[in-house]
Amino acid sequence: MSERPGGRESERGPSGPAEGQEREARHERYDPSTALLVVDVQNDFADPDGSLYVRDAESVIDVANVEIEAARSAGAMVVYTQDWHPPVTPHFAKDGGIWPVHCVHDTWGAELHPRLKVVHDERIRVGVGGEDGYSAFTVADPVTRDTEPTALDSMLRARGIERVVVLGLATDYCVRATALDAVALGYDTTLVVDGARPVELEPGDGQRAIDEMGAAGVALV
Ligand code: VGL
Ligand code: ZN
Repeated sequence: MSERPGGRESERGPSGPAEGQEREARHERYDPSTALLVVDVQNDFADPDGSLYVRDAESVIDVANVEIEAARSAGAMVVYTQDWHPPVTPHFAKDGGIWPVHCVHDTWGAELHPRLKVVHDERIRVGVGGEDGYSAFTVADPVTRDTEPTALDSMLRARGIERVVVLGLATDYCVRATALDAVALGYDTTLVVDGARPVELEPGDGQRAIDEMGAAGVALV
């Protein structure tokens, strides 16, 4: 444990040293060459009335808001991603895919959840042209499976970003794919485990995704 000047002890407040240490660790995650990627905290995933509601998404919003504040106060970049589909896409079960209709562009379900703190407005919308895939860094042609980069990587490089911190929805789809791509692209990548929740089409998918990210070199905090 680090030595701390006595005067700061009192600033830890009534919740005690553990809370103070957490706050310090959180603050150390962020600097101007770090980006916090807030993945798909949209009404269809995060609101109980959403069409693809992810259980316990409320706590993801709480964790996201604390991380957003820490990132912002350290001068880190904050990027909000949005799953952003046309009304007809092979991503949806009705059109041959596996998902209920969700996050159709410019609908309530595609909006960022109103309780999410939106600071500055860097947004990446994924799936705009009916492409498939889950990563915020790439989209896949639904027929050929060819992948193409989104604007995210060049947006981060333009800002000199070397580290990314990932949280959001859902652990086993967009969070997983985004974190794995970030590592592959050479970013020092951290997952805020408690800031993500899984869809779990199969029980255990969430933990498997976390293990896979860890094995790929994602730091789990
Ligand atoms: C997602 C399922 C379908 C996600 C997006 O954001 O994780 N999951 N589309
Ligand atoms: Zn989707």
